[in-house]
Amino acid sequence: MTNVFSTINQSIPDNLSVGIVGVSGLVGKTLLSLLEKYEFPVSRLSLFGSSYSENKTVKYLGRKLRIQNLLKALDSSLLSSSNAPDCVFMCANSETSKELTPRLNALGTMVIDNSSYYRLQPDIPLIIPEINGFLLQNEFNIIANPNCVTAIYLTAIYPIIKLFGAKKLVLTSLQSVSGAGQKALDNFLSGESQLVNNNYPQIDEMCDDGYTLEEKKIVGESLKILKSARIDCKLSEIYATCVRTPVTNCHSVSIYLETAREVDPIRLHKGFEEYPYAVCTSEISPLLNRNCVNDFRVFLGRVRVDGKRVICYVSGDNLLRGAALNALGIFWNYAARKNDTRASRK
Ligand code: 2RA
Repeated sequence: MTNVFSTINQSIPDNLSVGIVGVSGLVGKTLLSLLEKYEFPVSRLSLFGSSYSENKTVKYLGRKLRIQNLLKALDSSLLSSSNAPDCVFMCANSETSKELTPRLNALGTMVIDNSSYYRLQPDIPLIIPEINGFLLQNEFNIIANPNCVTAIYLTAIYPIIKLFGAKKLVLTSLQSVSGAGQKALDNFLSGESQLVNNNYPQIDEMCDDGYTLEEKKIVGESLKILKSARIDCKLSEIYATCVRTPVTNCHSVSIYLETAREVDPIRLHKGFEEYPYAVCTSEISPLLNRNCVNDFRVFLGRVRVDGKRVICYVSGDNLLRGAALNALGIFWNYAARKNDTRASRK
């Protein structure tokens, strides 16, 4: 099968069974459409949801697939080790993931978790395939997918950090409404949301120290991912401010970066030429939300370099690059490893 992740050179087996939990949500739907569009070689696809979507049907490659209630299927042993998928994409909230991921693991299913529940747990890899996908050479029961802002902005500025290190990062995110889920999006489109004509400078719960949970997630995840990457980084300070903006798709991030080493603009631009995941542009148009939708790449522009300082602006599709595509990149690494293991057994 053609590899949609052009720089992962390994092929993957075509006999893996796969499940999506939360297939009625925006990330679940995006994942399903990617599996379908690129005809991912899955031997069986199982769709799971809550009681709300139970028994609804979804079209996939010309067939109608029925959504099962995962909790019921587990409680009634309808789902057992004999028919549980090899790998499940968990596109549900933290509570659901906390409850159901260990139960799926117990059936032998590997879970790629899109919630925040496992991301900062020390033994669980938190992966952006383009940065630390090499960690997946080992076997894991759970692999965490980062927050959409983390995935988008780190993918974009990774060539800069790899070349020149990072000491301090100050981020302001401008996050679209689809990041808050289907209900929030419907509410916004119906004109009833307080987001109409407003930026809203709080995403997720406010904590006692004045930071929001979203901001803490981005800080903790960025440090974990960069620490696990094989680079000379030295990042010690990172501050985030997260703002919900009245647009439907794509997140943007305004970035102030202090590097460890002097930035050479020519090497910086060359670094991006050799990096297919981000486009470094001097134009405004590629940075606009509507122009990033459905693009696998992230876009970085308004780049200002001054000694050991870089100021820039990043945009990317939050459902795709920030969630579903990252999860599929993880799946590809996992599946390629299975292929290797089989080949070495022969
Ligand atoms: C948001 N980070 O945009 C979230 C999506 N998981 O609210």
